[in-house]
Amino acid sequence: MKNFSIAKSRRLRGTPYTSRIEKQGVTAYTIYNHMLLPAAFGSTEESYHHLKEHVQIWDVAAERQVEISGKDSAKLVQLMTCRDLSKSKDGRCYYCPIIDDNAGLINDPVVLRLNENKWWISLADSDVILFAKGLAIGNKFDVKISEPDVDIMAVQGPKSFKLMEKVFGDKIINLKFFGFDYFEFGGDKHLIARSGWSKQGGYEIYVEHNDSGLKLYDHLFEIGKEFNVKPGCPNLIERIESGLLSYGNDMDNGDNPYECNFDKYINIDNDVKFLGKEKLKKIKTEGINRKLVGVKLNTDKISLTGSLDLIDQNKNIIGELRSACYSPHFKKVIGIAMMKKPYWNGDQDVKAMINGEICVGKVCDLPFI
Ligand code: THG
Repeated sequence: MKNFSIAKSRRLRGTPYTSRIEKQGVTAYTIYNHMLLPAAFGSTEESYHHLKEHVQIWDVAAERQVEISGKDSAKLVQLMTCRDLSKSKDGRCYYCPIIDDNAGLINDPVVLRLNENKWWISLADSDVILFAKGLAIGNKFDVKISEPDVDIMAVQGPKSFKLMEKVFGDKIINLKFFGFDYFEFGGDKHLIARSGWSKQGGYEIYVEHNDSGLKLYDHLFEIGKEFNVKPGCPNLIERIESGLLSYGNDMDNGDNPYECNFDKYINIDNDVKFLGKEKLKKIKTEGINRKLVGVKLNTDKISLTGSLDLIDQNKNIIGELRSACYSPHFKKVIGIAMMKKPYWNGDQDVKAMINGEICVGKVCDLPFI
């Protein structure tokens, strides 16, 4: 496959860290929320092994925030998600499917409750700000909606805890998963959450002061030498093995949250008001016809740029492979697929045409590890 470079422009925004990562050897970008998101620093497999053993700093500024503040902010945030936020607390993050009136997924962000009247919605790749503004106008809500200058830097990997302790003190070790608090560096306070798009442990620093963010970025590399710190980015292999879903790849507006195994983030049994609730009740009663599951395929190479049909013995299409990679852990190709009913059960045989050959495999549960 031939590779092409990206033509940068004002429309494809860089981040405050772009100049740094380009010096450090970024080799591929993807576009996410109209912004550059690093996609590789050399070999994805080498980066995967490094992430599982050491610590990496990621420029994930493309995970943009939609800030919703004002008297009706809690109402608007709740209107957009099927997760019950009525008992949510300040200083906590919530993984929240955002759906439309037809229960189609619009995004799967992390929602941060800064306080009852101020929320950040930390987005996957879709223009939620326009949706939020439309809803606010239509409902005459008293809210302010903006995209603040917040540029997330993630610190991920098993040695992230030691590195962050060295910079911010032992208080940061006590931060619980999906909790956040404010920590000082170079005279500026940063919101830091224990979260991130890997299952290797770590933090996300929501940088609101760009200059101070760059100083912090450089400092982490300077004092992180003893932990073998390296630049990195969300890693395709690690995130598939861990079952972290990617909006636009694994699911999109044509899928509902039940099909994506989001059951634990759906509350239809109390009087919380959100868009698509009636449709969700109907889907729950009728049951779903497709479901996201894992697939293991007996081959050692795949380069997926779209989706790939999964077929049965009789060449009937029984599912759609949506993301895939070679897994060094399983020593075969693994992927995430939307399988039709009744083919989603573990041990179901599947076939696919990969690299010009028919290869066989099996359905399995998510996460893989
Ligand atoms: N961090 C922040 N913003 C983000 C992402 C992130 N925006 C885009 C994208 N990632 C949103 N998608 C996800 C998907 C999964 C998780 C977080 C964001 C995640 N899930 C955990 C899991 O599945 O095990 C925990 C979810 C829970 O149970 O609460 O972390 O990474 N800021």
